[in-house]
Amino acid sequence: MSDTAIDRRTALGTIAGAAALGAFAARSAASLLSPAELGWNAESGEYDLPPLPYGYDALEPSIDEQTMRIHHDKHHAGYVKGLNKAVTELRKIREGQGDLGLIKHWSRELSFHGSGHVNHSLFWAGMAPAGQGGGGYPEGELAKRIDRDFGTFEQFVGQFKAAANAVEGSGWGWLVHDPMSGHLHVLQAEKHQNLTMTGVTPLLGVDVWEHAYYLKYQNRRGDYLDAFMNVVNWPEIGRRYAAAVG
Ligand code: MN3
Repeated sequence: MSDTAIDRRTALGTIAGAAALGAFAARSAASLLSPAELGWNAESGEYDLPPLPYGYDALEPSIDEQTMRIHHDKHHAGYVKGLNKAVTELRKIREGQGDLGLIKHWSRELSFHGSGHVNHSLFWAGMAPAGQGGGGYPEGELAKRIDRDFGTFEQFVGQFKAAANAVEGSGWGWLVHDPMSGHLHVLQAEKHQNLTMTGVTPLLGVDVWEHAYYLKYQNRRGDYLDAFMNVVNWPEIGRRYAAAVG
């Protein structure tokens, strides 16, 4: 990434101005992803769908090409569209052209679609082809912190997969950094934005909506989670950890 801190703060201002995205701190997402990865288009004043950082088939066999195509081109695209729509409708209401009674509706839409967009952006960049950055083990400071806070890497993986597997309905499993204690935690999210913890920095997220795995794994979410661990981009997660504590 060649983006400067100022670029990231600019992206932060954009997102913060559009209201907080879910329960994660807006600052966190902007410090973890570049403006290009966040998809903000300053010229159009809307979010664009950023391309995947690798080919649709790059995560085979862990995650199949068809799932990646539909997931990115249809589902993630839908969240970007919904985010832009919510921002537009809230602006209309502020300017007196909309229905004040729909503030609650559009605010919820902003939270859901905005969180969906950020979550997927973090998700794509948090994976890499197996053996080309994907899989293996964390290194450096992140590895030490995982050992300190979870006991061992294996114990972390056990908690992470169990939490993700137990998400009720559609949602996410997350490894997050809590800036208050300096500790790592594992959280669940329902939908894109519920059950998260305000102010924590998302480091590693796994999408457990059925659209993320059903074509290949059907109801076997646990098998999908096992396969996901083969494509976790630990160098990228380590970079996010360094940004979170730095
Ligand atoms: Mn998804």
